[in-house]
Amino acid sequence: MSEWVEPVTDSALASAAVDRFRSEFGAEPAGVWAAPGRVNLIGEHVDYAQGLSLPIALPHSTVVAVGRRSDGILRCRSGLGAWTGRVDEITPGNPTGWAAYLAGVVWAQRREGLLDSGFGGGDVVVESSVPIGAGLSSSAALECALALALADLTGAPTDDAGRAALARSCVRAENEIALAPTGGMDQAVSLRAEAGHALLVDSRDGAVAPVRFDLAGEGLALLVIDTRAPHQLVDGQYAQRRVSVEEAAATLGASLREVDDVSALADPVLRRRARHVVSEIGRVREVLSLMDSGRHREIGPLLTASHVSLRDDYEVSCPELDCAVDAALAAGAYGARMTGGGFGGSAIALIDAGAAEQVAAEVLGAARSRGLTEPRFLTLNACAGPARRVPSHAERGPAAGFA
Ligand code: GAF
Repeated sequence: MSEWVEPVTDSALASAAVDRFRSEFGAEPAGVWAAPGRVNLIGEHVDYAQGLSLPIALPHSTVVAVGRRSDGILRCRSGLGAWTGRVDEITPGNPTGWAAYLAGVVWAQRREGLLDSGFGGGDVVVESSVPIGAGLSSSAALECALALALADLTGAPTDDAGRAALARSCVRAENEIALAPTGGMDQAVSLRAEAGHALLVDSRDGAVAPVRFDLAGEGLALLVIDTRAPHQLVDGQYAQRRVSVEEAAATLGASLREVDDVSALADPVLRRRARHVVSEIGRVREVLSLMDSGRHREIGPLLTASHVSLRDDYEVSCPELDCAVDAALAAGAYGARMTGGGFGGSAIALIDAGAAEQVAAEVLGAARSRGLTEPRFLTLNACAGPARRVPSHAERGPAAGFA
């Protein structure tokens, strides 16, 4: 039997967060905010190279229940533990682990002037249905939920320009406090997605554009395969890829976004890394053009080509991801690829709606027969929406959720 990770409604996650907030802190939170995880349809490892990517918000999200303080203390609680510290003492590397993504947002918003430098601190409780360490942006969801909460509580703008500024602060939190040298795709989609659409993210200027993708209407679904192979972006491999891309651009004298021929790169490894970035940006353009003409099934081979490029040229795949992709294709998927940072984490497969159980069973069987960790699965039938405030029971009327 395949194991499935089901999304949890905002109101159910909020109820759990509010209950925990009351028992941890003996008070009511000022509110609850939710932000989605993501899968990236295509455009992988190009966001730090001024490239194009096409992520989709998941129905799986992270909520934060947040209360105000006035003594300069930040208290964070989640299923992963507890952290308490002074806002003034948040620095690169302090705290570490999951709390760095929350504390980092406070630090970055103060630096960016989004939060007053006299910000009095806060209490935060986290609940989440985004699998952790699965390459589905659990850390960006955490950052973005708190970023929106702080903006709402302090009256900072939360229109699209405001959300773009919040996304930038979340990237700083991740780069400078959590010390993960990631690009900005995950925060962009978590804060700026539109329901029913993938989000075209242009990392050259930070512009985004929704791209209609009615999976169910097309008779399609995305099967997300969490290989459960551990995935870490704070280890050296991700950073090394980023350095390679910067080196290639410096050698060619142009951003890889502007280049279509990488043959001038003498070093074969650097050439392969650059070839991935350049070819991947080209594949995003092809996918956009197919989607624009309603030929959604035909994007399958481009997804698979992306995987091959990530596996062979960029070398960020692993046996579990390759096995998942091969098995999904053998089971009839239109296309499949690793999604996110790689080195473990998740793959996606574009399949017919209704085929999820059968494809998942074959992927599971392939992992078992190769002695690999058993994957678990999520299905995506519709592209979800962006970070939002979760209305309380009183605000939504008697039939509804939390508090
Ligand atoms: C991770 C990073 F956080 C993103 O910025 C992006 O680089 C991705 O890996 C690879 O496309 O999710």
